[in-house]
Amino acid sequence: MDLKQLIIDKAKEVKIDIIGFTTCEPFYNMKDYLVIRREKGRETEFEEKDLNKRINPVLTLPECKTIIAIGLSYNVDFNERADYRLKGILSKSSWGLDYHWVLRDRMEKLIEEIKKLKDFNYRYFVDTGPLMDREVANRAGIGYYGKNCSIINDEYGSFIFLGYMLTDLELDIGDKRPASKCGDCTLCIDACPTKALEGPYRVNPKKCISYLTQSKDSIPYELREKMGVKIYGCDTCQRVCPKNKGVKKSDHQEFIPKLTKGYMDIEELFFISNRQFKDKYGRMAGSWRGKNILKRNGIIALVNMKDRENIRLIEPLLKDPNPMTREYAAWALLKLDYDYGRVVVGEWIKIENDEGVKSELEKLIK
Ligand code: B12
Ligand code: SF4
Ligand code: SF4
Repeated sequence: MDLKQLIIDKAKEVKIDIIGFTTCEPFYNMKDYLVIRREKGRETEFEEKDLNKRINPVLTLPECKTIIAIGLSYNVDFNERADYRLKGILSKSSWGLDYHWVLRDRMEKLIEEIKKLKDFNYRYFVDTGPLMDREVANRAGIGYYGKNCSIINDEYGSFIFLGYMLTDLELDIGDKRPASKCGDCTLCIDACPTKALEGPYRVNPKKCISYLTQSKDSIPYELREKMGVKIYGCDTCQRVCPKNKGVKKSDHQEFIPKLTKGYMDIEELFFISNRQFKDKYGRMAGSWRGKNILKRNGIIALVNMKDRENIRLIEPLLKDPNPMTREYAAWALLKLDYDYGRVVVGEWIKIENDEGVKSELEKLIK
């Protein structure tokens, strides 16, 4: 049997759902798009800065011949509801155990199996590598691009995580970029709460709720209101997608949200210490930006619930040691009850000693 088929068989044994192969040819097709994106300020801080490395695999592994791409479904069958009152929604990508660990574990297992067949050189990545994971996956035949930008696999849909391995293996690879099967559908574009999908296959990351929930930058006021009660990530453009209906479910137990049930208790986020947070939630993908970012998103969620009662939880945050929290708490008070908030925030300004926070608060009550 040829090596490629043996690798495909071994991938199944180590519980990799989807596997594909592509050459180490540079992704020249993306160069202009990446440059324009940078010029328009649409690049995020989560991406490789060197655009040549983004498109050229041999700059990362000079002896690279073949890229092995993988996909793992995280679309677990889970419908339990959390029982606390003030729930912030986690996207499915932050359910269960951090996917970076799960995919790396699967790839390490596959590497061990390949090594038994043939010694080889490799480097492997999940999410944080230099290339564009979706481009690699598409060219390797893992799935097609949906208009929501996600890679969609025929069998598993789009709730799949991607990873890849640069190798010096020489395998027989056919060119099989799958073409989009979206047809006339525009459900994702229509459903996107912030209109971040500015057209088919075009997401403006700076408007995407997933980005806003992770970014340390100040979130534009008009976008805060569109975030709803999402506390980390956003699944809207995938949940509405007909290609995710009737697909094969994930059987990776690691992605079952046993601890969170897919939500975070906002009240808990407000009093839990950094150490307690790390101990309890450190293995969840959505914890990577730390507690204060989720706490900020929790404040926004409490405003979007439009319940004045939530002032009880927000007002004490004006005294929070974190300046960002104080800023958002002031904004939230004013949103939930402008007249009351104006008095409380007006008093606080007199003793606020952070100049940045002070000027933000002054702007808010002007
Ligand atoms: C930065 C980043 C983000 C940013 C920016 C997203 C973006 N689309 O660029 C933010 C924070 C917004 C984000 C959000 C999400 N992300 Co993200 N993200 C990344 C990261 C680290 C880099 C992405 C990147 O390079 N973008 C570069 C630009 C060029 O991509 P783009 O503008 O989308 O353009 C692509 C397509 O539109 C396409 N394209 C462009 N023009 C055209 C034209 C035509 C005709 C066609 C067909 C295609 C096409 O080619 C581009 C290259 O992929 C990757 C991991 C990695 N290292 O690759 C994960 C990754 C893309 N994210 C992932 C996930 C799961 C998500 C979320 C679903 C998480 C969530 N639930 O909140 C959302 C989905 C949002 C969305 N609609 O895309 C997965 C995607 C899995 C999949 N099945 O596709 C990845 C691959 C991580 C992983 N390893 O699993 N993400
Ligand atoms: S993840 Fe949410 S905000 Fe981002 S493009 Fe999809 S629907 Fe829009
Ligand atoms: S919702 Fe429709 S247009 Fe969007 S990705 Fe799914 S099939 Fe394509």
